Amino acid sequence: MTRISKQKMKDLLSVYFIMGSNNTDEDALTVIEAALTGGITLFQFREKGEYALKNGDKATFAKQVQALCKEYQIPFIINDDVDLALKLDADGVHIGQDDESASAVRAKIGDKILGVSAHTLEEVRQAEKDGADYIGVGPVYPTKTKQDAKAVQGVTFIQKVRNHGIEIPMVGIGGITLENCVPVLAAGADGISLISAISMSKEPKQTASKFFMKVQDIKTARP
Ligand code: 3NM
Repeated sequence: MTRISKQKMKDLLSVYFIMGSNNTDEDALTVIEAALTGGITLFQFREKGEYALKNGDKATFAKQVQALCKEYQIPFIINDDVDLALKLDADGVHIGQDDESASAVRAKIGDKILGVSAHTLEEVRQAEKDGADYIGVGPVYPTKTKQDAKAVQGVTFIQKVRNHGIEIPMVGIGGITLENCVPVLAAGADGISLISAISMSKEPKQTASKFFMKVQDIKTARP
């Protein structure tokens, strides 16, 4: 395996759907399959917070989700749990600033995809140095999904990263909906990352499809 190219990573970030079993009132696998059918471009397994599955139950559920992602040929990223990602041979890992250092995770996962949440230019530069394939930046808008989210920053930090000439693949996250996603891309993100806009949608397939079309339209119109 070799490291993913910047361009391929930017393509995958277009509609980056994140979900765990507690992000829906419906059957989680049904929702994830609907999102995959609708056109999400990358998936992150994030089993966190109240009512999250643990240990063996978490691993069993992760395997089921991974099988679905394989069926639809969408890379399967695991949030935080590097051991589980290695055990399941996931396609990648996403970590925050409170987790193990990005360089330590890179050493463990070889060429798998590595995503890092970053909130300052220093964190972005460090993540790049440590071998991150992409960064996640947020919360762009108010979110109810992550209890310990930092202060809302709008799209200004995304713009700041690009204004400093940093070209690392980047995705915005937090409170993103069909109505407010355009400024995130206009600010320089390569895609949008979201949970509830799809996981809580009454029509997750149609919603995923609308996100895909909207993001594609904007990205293909770029100079
Ligand atoms: N990380 P929703 S905000 C998982 O700011 C996550 O780093 C965030 O969920 C960050 O799309 C967030 O439902 C929650 O707002 C995103």
